[in-house]
Amino acid sequence: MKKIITYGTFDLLHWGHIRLLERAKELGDHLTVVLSTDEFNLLKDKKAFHNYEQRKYLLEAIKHVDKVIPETTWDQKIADIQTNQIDIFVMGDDWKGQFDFLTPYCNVCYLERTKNISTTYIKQQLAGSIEA
Ligand code: C2G
Repeated sequence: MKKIITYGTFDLLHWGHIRLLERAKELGDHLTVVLSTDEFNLLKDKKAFHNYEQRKYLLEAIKHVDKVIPETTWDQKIADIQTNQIDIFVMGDDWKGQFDFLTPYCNVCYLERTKNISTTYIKQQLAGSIEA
C-alpha cells in the first residue's frame, strides 16, 4: 500500500483544497491529512473561521481522505512520516523547496497550486459584500 501525507489548515474548504487532496490521493492508495490545530494556526499567524473539530469533520467526509490527525508543531513531520510509514509527502507548490529536508525519509512532491481561489480571497470577498 502506497501511503501519502499532506498538511494544512483547510479552512473554508474550497475546490483548490479538494483538487490538492484529489491529486495527492491519485499518487497512492491511502491519504493522511495532518490538520493544523487552532493553537498551531496561531503559530502560522492564521485564525481559521472553522475550528479544528469542524475542519476535521469536513475533511473526513471527503472520499479522497482516509485519515485525519492533528498538526501541533512545525517539527512533527519526520516522526509522522516514520510512524505512518509514508511513501510520499505532498504539498502545494507555494511551499516548493520548504520541505526538501524530508527527502531522506520519503519522496517529496509539490503539486501546482490551484489559481484564483484561496481562503483569504473568500474572506476578502465576503467582507467587501457585507455592510459594515
Ligand atoms: N492549496 C492549493 N490551491 C489553493 C489553495 C491551497 O493547492 N488555491 C493547497 C496548499 O498549497 C496546501 C493545501 O492546499 O498544500 C492546504 O492549504 P492551507 O490550508 O492554506 O495550508 P497551509 O496553511 O499552507 O498549511 O506544515 C504545513 C502547513 O500546515 C501548511
